Amino acid sequence: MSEEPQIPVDPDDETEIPESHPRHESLLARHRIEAGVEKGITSLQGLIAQGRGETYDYLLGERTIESADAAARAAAAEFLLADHPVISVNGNVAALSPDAVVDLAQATDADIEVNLFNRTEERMAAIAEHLREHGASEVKGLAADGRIPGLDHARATVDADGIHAADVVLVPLEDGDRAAALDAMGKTEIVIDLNPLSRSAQVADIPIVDNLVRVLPLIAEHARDLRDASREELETIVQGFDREAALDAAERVIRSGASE
Ligand code: PTJ
Repeated sequence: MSEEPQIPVDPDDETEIPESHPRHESLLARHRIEAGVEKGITSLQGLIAQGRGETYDYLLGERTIESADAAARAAAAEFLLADHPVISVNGNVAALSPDAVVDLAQATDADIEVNLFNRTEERMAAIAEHLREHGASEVKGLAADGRIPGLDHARATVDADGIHAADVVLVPLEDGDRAAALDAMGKTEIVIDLNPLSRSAQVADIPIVDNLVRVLPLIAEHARDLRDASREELETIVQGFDREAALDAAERVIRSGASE
């Protein structure tokens, strides 16, 4: 018999996925992505990205591994040290975790900017509106008066006073090109990607190998925990984070199922 879950009849009713289902969280995420496509927020390619992510998440045991927690803490420290941190949001992130994006922005005083690979004015507006419905006071990305050099697709289009001017950028779920281009601009880049071998994770200053659904709230939690820390303490946390070791640890877990 197939284990394939029943697709909920009403896309706005998440309760149709029984909480007792062993893969409840994963089914909820699929449902949100599906609803995101229906609302014009998520691109069709976003469905493929979700499937790729699920595969790695399954191999990681659908949990936050220790090295990802350390990366999330280092990311929180970077946010608190930054003059101008920005959280970049695409169609998958907006569909999966709009509340967590808004909460993290509040916890770290960061800007939120929509930045899309498959950019259309309709999707930009729909995502900005969706984030506002979830409590965002300001959403950047619509001015589109800046460019990331060295990129020849829509993701190069940014706000001059947003990603272009940022010193720290969080990119949850990415394709590798922009990650490298932001790196070349000298920005500190925090990447959330379930695949430790992806180019985005490989070029990030802080790669967080975890599901964005789990780790966005965790970064906010660390940020609140570190709110009163001195610059020196924050810098010590950042310097103590070893990106190579974190990527290796994630790869080991994926290859062997080891606990780390
Ligand atoms: O909304 P747009 O137009 O900007 O579209 C963006 C897409 C989804 C098309 C773009 O980001 C894309 O093509 O992504 P890729 O190249 O498929 O890469 C997605 C990466 O994100 C893969 O390495 C996945 O493992 C990872 N991933 C997918 N879901 C999650 C994730 N990482 C963390 N959390 C997730 N929930």
